[in-house]
Order: sequence, then C-alpha cells, then structure tokens
Amino acid sequence: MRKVKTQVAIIGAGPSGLLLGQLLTRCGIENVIVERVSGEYVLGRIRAGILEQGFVELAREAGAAERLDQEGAVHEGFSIAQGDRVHRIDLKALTGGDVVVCYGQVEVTRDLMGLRADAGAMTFYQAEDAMIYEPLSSSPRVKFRHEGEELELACDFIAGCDGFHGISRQVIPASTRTEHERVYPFGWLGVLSETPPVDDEIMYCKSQRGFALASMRSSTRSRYYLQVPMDEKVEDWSDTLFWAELRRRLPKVAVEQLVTGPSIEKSIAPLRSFVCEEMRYGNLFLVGDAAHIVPPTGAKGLNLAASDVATLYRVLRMVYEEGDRSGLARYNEVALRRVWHGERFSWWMTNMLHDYGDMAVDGMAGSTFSRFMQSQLDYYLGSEHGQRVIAEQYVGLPYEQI
Ligand code: RFL
Ligand code: PHB
Repeated sequence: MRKVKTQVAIIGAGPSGLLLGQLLTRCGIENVIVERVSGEYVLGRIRAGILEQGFVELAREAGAAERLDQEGAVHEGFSIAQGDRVHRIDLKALTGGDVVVCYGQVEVTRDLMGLRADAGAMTFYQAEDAMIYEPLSSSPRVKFRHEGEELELACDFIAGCDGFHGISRQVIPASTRTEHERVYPFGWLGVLSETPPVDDEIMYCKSQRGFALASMRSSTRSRYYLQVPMDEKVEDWSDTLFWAELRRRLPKVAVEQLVTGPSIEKSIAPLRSFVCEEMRYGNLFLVGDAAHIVPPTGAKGLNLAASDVATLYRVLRMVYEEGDRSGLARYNEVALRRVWHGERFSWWMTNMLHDYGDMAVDGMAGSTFSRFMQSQLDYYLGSEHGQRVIAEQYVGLPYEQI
C-alpha cells in the first residue's frame, strides 16, 4: 500500500472541494483531493448559474476569478412573473448596491481545475472505494484505490466535499447526527440550448400549469427549467414537447422573445431540502452538498457551499498560521446558521412559486395551500418592503466572521 501524507485531505472535486483546495494551496496549506469520477465527468454536470457577491469575492481571494470577472454577467435584478404580469426585483436598488453574477458552475469548476493543475497540487481522479478512518483521532486517514493501487492518505483534517451521495456524512454515527429533510413532490426538467435568452435577466414564472424558469449562461446560451411531477422520465420529453410546454408557462412578453433550438443537455433534478446537523465529527468537516441540499428555486446551493468553504478555510488558517484551534469547535455553529437561512429562503420561494395541484401539503388540501402561497406572493411583491425581503436574501446574507 502506497502511503501519502498531507495536511488536509479533501474528498470530492466538485466546486466545494476545488475551491477549498485552491484557497489552501494559495496560503501554503498542503492538500490532496480524492475524486470518484473523472474530471470530464465532473464538468458534464450543468447545475448552477447564479453567484452571490460573497462567492465572487471568495473566488477572487482564491485567485480564481480572472475569467469570472471578464465573462460573468452582472445581474442587477431578476423577475417574478405571475401569469402574464411581470414584477422586477431591482436587487441593486433594493439592497443599496448588491448584485449577483451569472457564471456557470461548469466554468467555475473548469477554472479551478486549471489552477490546481498549474499549481501541481495532487488530485486523484477516478479514485475507487474511498473510506475514512479514525476521524476522531489527531491523524485521520483516507484509504482508496487508484489505477489498481491501494493508497493511504494520512492527514490532520478531512474535508468531506463529496456531495449528497458521498461517503463522508455516513461516517458520522447516526446517534450523533440529526437529518432534517423535505422531499418535494416535483422535480425540475432542465434544458440547455444554444439560443439567445428571452431576457437579460432571470425570470421565475408562476403559471397555472406549474413553475418555469428562464435563465441563461451567456447572450447566446439559454437554460430553461420546467416543474414536472417527481416520477417524470426525461426520455418522455422531446425538445418539441419541452418548448411547447415552456411557451404555455412563460409570460407573453417572454414568449414573444423565445427562440427555440435543439437541446444540448436535458435532465431532471429532484427537489429536496436537507440539513445534516452536525457538520463536524472530530477532524472531519462536511462542506456543501455533503451536509445540505436546497431546492434550486433560490439559487442557493453552490452559494451555501461557498460560505462553508469560507468558514472552514478561515478555521484552518487559524490552526496553521496562528496555532489557534478554537475555530474548529465553532465551524458547525457558524456554518449551520447561514445554511438554515438559505434553507428557509429556498423552501419559501419554492412553495410560493410551484404548483402543488391537489396534493396535500402540511396537513391541508393542495388547493388551500396554493391560496395561502398566492396571497403570500401577492403580499411580498406588492410592497417595496416585501420586495426588499426577497432581494436581500437573493443576493446573499453576509458571511459571519469566525
Ligand atoms: P458536488 O458538486 O455534488 O460535488 C461533489 C463531488 O464529490 C464526488 N464524490 C466522491 N468523491 C470521492 N469519493 C466518493 N465516495 C465520492 N462521492 C462523491 C462527486 O463525484 C462530485 O464530484 O457538491 P459540492 O462541491 O458541494 O457543490 C454543490 C453544488 O454542486 C450544488 O449545490 C449546486 O449545483 C446547486 N445548484 C445551484 N446552486 C446555486 O448556488 N445557484 C444556482 O443557480 C443553482 N442551480 C443547482 C442549480 C443544482 C441543480 N441540480 C441539478 C441539483 C440547478 C440545478 C438544476
Ligand atoms: C440556472 O441558471 O441554472 C439557475 C438559475 C437560478 C436558479 C436556479 C438555476 O434559481
């Protein structure tokens, strides 16, 4: 068995693992990433598109924002449509200057992978059967197989950045973790197409036929989503069907601008709210989707992953640069506080914008729940104060200092 020693072992080369790795490498903290699939496979997952200011600033601190700053599109607002009525949420005016940036997760990941390769930091892609040993001890280990060879990675700390289906969370004994979960009775069918978007800004659309989202990756590439029942099969959705249904859900002003074309990617994502408490187990720290999932309606998943990364990065710098270990015990509390805000906002936006049909929700008929949510949406969109509540959460609450 080959033995490798490092300071921080990172499981997962998604945006959480790569961003943490880059920040640590920049300040001389050694780290090794162990990833189950290939780099190309990671880059094939389309996912997020909207970055909060906190994310952008962290990427700058990591020296990873060169292309993001050049090519990312600043969005000063977004829209919420109710049928054909479109309400613009003026993020910049309502928050006193805050905005979001539209730059795809794939591009963030590609930039971070490039920097990691340039820095010569060690990454094991296609690592099989990764297992964590002795997370409570001062010398935890990760064992895995790579190209037929058995490896043992000895380290001081393990960052579990391995997403919702990873192994890290499972290492925490069930008796010391509480899992909070809500599974929604619908998913999002997403399509990426090489067509100009219907608008310069993102449009969340509540319609009688269910929710739709009109988003983009650039001025020539659109990303659309449709709310679909949770058991829907992607094979049953031809491009023609998708565009026809989208047309029925977008407001008239958007339909007039809609350009259709072949889909480059089409997939269905389930919607779930999930939080694992605790996010720390000895010297194992859960980061990003490994610890929490939000429904994508608030554009918060990747942004919450970044705030976890920011917190863990500061904790580890305190350890290695100042010999101060007091932050280790605070990671869980600080990270979870912001996570719960993101969870609440995503759950709220999802409930207000989706259609539950006649499915019972929270002990009431779907139609009753829908009326409550309709009234809630009317109330928040109907006043500047209400819009500000949406805006300040959409741009992202500030990171807490540790
Ligand atoms: P990831 O991206 O899932 O990466 C985890 C990595 O760990 C690897 N892995 C393992 N490696 C080694 N050994 C094992 N046993 C392993 N098991 C797993 C995996 O292969 C993978 O490479 O988690 P991470 O890094 O925490 O990043 C989280 C984000 O990907 C996620 O939160 C966002 O994509 C969520 N999200 C959005 N977030 C936003 O902030 N803004 C958005 O606009 C937004 N839109 C979205 C979204 C997610 C979506 N889907 C598909 C769920 C839109 C959609 C449709
Ligand atoms: C996306 O562009 O993929 C996107 C944008 C906003 C969301 C979710 C997804 O809330």
